[in-house]
Formats: sequence, C-alpha cells, structure tokens
Amino acid sequence: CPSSPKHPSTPSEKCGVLNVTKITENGKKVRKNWTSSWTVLQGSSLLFAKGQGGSTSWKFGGNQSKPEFTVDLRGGAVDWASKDKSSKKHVIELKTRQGTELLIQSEIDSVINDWYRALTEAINTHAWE
Ligand code: I3S
Repeated sequence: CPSSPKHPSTPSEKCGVLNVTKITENGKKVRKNWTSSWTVLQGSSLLFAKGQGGSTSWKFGGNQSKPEFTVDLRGGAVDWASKDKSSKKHVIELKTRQGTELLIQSEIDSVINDWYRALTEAINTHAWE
C-alpha cells in the first residue's frame, strides 16, 4: 500500500476498495449511505477516501488525497454484521469507542475475510494504547 499523505513515512498495512456506510454517529442512528471508498489501515487508524478513483491518488501525497474520514480503532470492536443490519453479504460491523458504527462490505469473500482479520488484529494490537 502507498503511504497516506498525513504520515508519509509510515507504510500502511492494508489498503483497498470497500463499500462503506455509517449507521451510527456519536451514538445516534444515521441514515445509511453506501459508498465505495478507498480504505487504508495504518496502525490504529482506519482511513476512508471517498470517490478518490482508486489507489493512484494516494501515491504522491497530494492534496487531493485527503481522507474523507478517519476511524480510531483503539477500544473498538469488530464482528460480522447480523442479517438485520444489512441485506448484503459479507458485511463487517465496526463499532468505535466514540460511538460510531460502520458497516464495511465487499462482494469478494476473500477480500472481506482479510479485512476482518486485519481489523481484529489492529484492535487487539492497539487495545492498551
Ligand atoms: O437498513 P435499510 O434501511 O434497509 O438500508 C437500505 C437503505 O439504506 C437503502 O437506501 P434508502 O432506503 O435510503 O433509499 C439502501 O439503498 C440499501 O442498500 C440499504 O440496505 P442494505 O441492506 O443494502 O444495507
């Protein structure tokens, strides 16, 4: 993965395109809005760049590669979403300590399984920071 513009010296552990929607923000339910996002896992941060047209925009650390939003994984929890959360298949539910809940999805099960593993590992690794 290319480095993010914010931390050019820190290589990201995982990146790729995922379908993402928030379902709760700061403890309040919000309307679903599935978008395809370039997603980067870097340490305890998960960054989403909406509509950046894939990986190339991150490579040069340019100003157009600002993340749309960042999630702090420390103290968060990841699980497979139950059927009532979404009709889509391969959906991960990510809850943050700040009370934001996201659904993360890919049609490709190997892709989503890798993300599940990576997110679980990141949460475990950074739990006590
Ligand atoms: O949980 P919901 O409300 O059934 O989620 C669906 C809706 O958000 C729908 O949009 P609007 O009803 O706002 O037009 C989306 O198009 C669907 O994708 C959502 O459901 P899934 O099951 O795909 O997460």
